[in-house]
Parts: sequence; structure tokens; C-alpha cells
Amino acid sequence: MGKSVFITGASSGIGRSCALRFAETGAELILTARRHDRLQALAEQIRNTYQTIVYTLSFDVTHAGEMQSAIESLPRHLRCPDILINNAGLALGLKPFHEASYDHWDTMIDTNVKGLLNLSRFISPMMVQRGSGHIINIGSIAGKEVYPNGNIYCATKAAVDSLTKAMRIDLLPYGIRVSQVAPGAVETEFSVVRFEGDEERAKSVYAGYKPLSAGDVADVVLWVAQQPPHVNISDVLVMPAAQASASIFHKKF
Ligand code: NDP
Ligand code: 8X3
Repeated sequence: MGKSVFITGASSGIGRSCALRFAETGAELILTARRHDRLQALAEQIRNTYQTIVYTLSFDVTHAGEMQSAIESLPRHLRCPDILINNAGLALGLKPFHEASYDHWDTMIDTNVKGLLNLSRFISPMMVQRGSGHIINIGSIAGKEVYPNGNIYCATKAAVDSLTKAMRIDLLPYGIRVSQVAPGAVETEFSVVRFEGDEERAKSVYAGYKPLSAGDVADVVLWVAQQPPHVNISDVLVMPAAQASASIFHKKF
């Protein structure tokens, strides 16, 4: 492949698996997240296994200034990657609307929506100037359908769904492809984060059926990225075979 790929949220789950999948193709990687140690360990594993170039940047996507300084520390040719994968995101809590935490709302909106906006707004002008690029946003089934107590998380992913369409329209004249991969249930650290470290509760989300793995989703992201230049996979909804909609699962206990 030989492309440069910038991945947010590469310290865990889907982002980490994307890093490994793209590394196999020989891509130059820019891996970002807040947890520096995890990024370093992953970068070392990738360099040793695939002999590919990997840069790591530790920043919080909600801090636009921090993000911009981190990108400016990269060699000039990597500041505008061929592919940007906007993956960093999280859910916090699962409470009815009238009981949900204001702090959780702020963090989800700032991370899932403003984080994606900050980064895309910073990098897309460079793609426009170059006349090429591919932005792949990780949405969710939660952005297409609302489920009980999902309220603000679902709304942030609906925003990702809308922004993907908006970016595709506005960046169309400049040779920039914009895609969304929207997964159903994927077993990662997502539910441990959502339930603030409650491992048992997190495990129960994936009990009785086979969820997607982060690698399953990374395979789809790689497929989207590997299409010929005249093809854009605009939107992929990928779910476990045991999931029919945001809240309907076939579970066997
Ligand atoms: P994980 O919790 O395993 O990974 C989330 C990643 O996002 C981590 O690398 C984390 O890194 C990063 N991240 C979170 N907040 C920030 C922040 N403020 N700044 C920078 N990085 C941040 O979950 P998943 O891999 O499952 O989630 C990845 C994406 O997939 C998310 O957008 C999620 O909404 C989406 N998704 C997940 C599904 C699932 O069922 N798991 C289904 C559909 C979509 P660090 O903590 O080191 O900063
Ligand atoms: C993550 C999937 O259904 O738990 O976006 O919200 S879900």
C-alpha cells in the first residue's frame, strides 16, 4: 500500500487493530491516543514485526491546541496523511435521559464530535491543497438507531453520521473521499470505559452471542481504504450475525 495513515484512538480496540492491519500493508503510521505507554508498546511491536515507519503522538482530541502542536512536531510530509481514521471515541454511562450525568454528556460530545471536528478541520485544508486524501470516520449503529438509555452517545454518533455526509459533499471537488464505518457490538474496552471500570457489567454486554472483534472492524476499514481511487465506499454498517438492530440480539444462554 505504501500510504501514510493517521489513526486516532490507536491505544486500544478498533484503532489498535487498524494500526496492525495497515502495518501489514507497509503503510507509514501515525498512531495517536492519550496513553503514551500503550502507543509506544504498539509502535515497537509493529516496527519489529513489519519494519514499517511508525510515529506516535500522545494528545487528547478534545484539546485542539495540544493536537495541533503534536501534528506540527511530525516530519512535514506526514502532517497531511493519505488516510485519516477518526476512531477515538467513547460512551460514558447508560442512564435514562433525565438521570444522565452532565459531565458524561460533555465528555462524549467533546470527544466524539468536537474531537473529530478539530482534527478533520486541521488536516482537511492540507488535503484540499494537495488534491487528495481519504477520511474514514468510525460511526456506530448507535448513530443510525437510538436505543434505550443511549441518548447522548447515540446523538454524538448520529452527528458523526451527518458530518460524514457533510464532509463528503464539501470535500468532493478536491479529490477527497469521505467514508463511514459504523459497527454494531464490538468487544473492546468500550464497555469497560462506559461502565467506568466495572468489568463484570462490561462482560455481560457480550454474553450469549459472538460479538465482532476489533480485527473484524479493522478488516472492513482496510477494505474501504484499499478501493481504487474512483471508488468510495460511503458507508458500511457491520454487525455481529447475532445482532439485527441497535437493541435486538439473538442470545443463547
Ligand atoms: P476502546 O475503548 O477500546 O478504544 C477507544 C480509543 O479511543 C482508545 O484508544 C482511547 O485512547 C481513545 N480515546 C478516547 N478518548 C480520547 C480522547 N479524549 N483523546 C484521544 N483519544 C481518546 O473502544 P473501541 O475501540 O470500541 O472504540 C473505538 C471507536 O469505535 C469509538 O469511536 C466508538 O464509539 C466506536 N464504536 C465502538 C463500538 C463497540 O461496540 N465497541 C461499536 C461502534 C462504534 P486513550 O484512552 O489512550 O486516549
Ligand atoms: C457502540 C455500539 O450499540 O453499544 O457504538 O452503542 S453500542
